[in-house]
Amino acid sequence: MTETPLTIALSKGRILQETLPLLKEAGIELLEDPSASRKLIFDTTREDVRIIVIRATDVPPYVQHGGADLGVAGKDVLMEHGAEGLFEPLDLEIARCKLMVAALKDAPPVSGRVRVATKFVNVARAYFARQGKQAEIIKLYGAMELAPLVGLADRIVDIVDTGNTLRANGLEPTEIIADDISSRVVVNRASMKTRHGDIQGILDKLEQAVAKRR
Ligand code: PRT
Ligand code: MG
Repeated sequence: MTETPLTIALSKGRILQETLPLLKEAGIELLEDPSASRKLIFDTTREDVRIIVIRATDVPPYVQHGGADLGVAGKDVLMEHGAEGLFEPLDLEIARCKLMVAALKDAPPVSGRVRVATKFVNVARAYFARQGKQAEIIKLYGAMELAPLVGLADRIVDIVDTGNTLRANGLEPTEIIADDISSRVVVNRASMKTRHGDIQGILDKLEQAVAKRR
């Protein structure tokens, strides 16, 4: 009986671009270019390993519920998801960024309830609660920067890398929620037991590839 291949979940965009070279160093190469394909499942040079390409926010639930054995997700996405039922054994040190609160440049402090637009509703709710500030969280799926410009929100919670996107929209960071965001390997708890050898082998090689880049 052939076992189901070990399934690794990645997301299109920067995580795919930055993870593929690390996987290659770990001896796992895709047989076709996923960015030039509409397929969702890809075979690799290792017969027992396949890659699925899904939305970044879908990586934690896929791995948690066993749709994938391993995955790569931004720490921001893991914080928002809660990462229950997931092991997080390795920091790939890629796609680094910060999770920040931002506002219109020179915006006055908000008295009373602050309206916060974000796709990170759980992170934002917890952050403002820790600050002892009343917040109304408005869930958006993208273009958070627009919200303060049209009066939808007083603040946004978003990923910042260079700060160019904020600046281009007349915004500035006001608070740092997390300054150590990078992409992490997550592993399904059951898989970690049942396929420990295979998974640990991949983790060890990935760790070596990461260390070589420091
Ligand atoms: O795009 P999609 O909605 O499908 O999913 P996604 O945006 O979650 O995926 P993707 O590929 O854009 O990001 C994947 C992961 O990369 C995120 O979860 C972060 O952990 C990490 N990462 C690193 C970033 C950035 N840098 C980044 N700059 N994610 C997003 N951005 C965006 C940010 O949202 C903002 O719009 O880039 C803009 C800010 O960049 P600067 O350089 O202008 O500050
Ligand atoms: Mg994006």
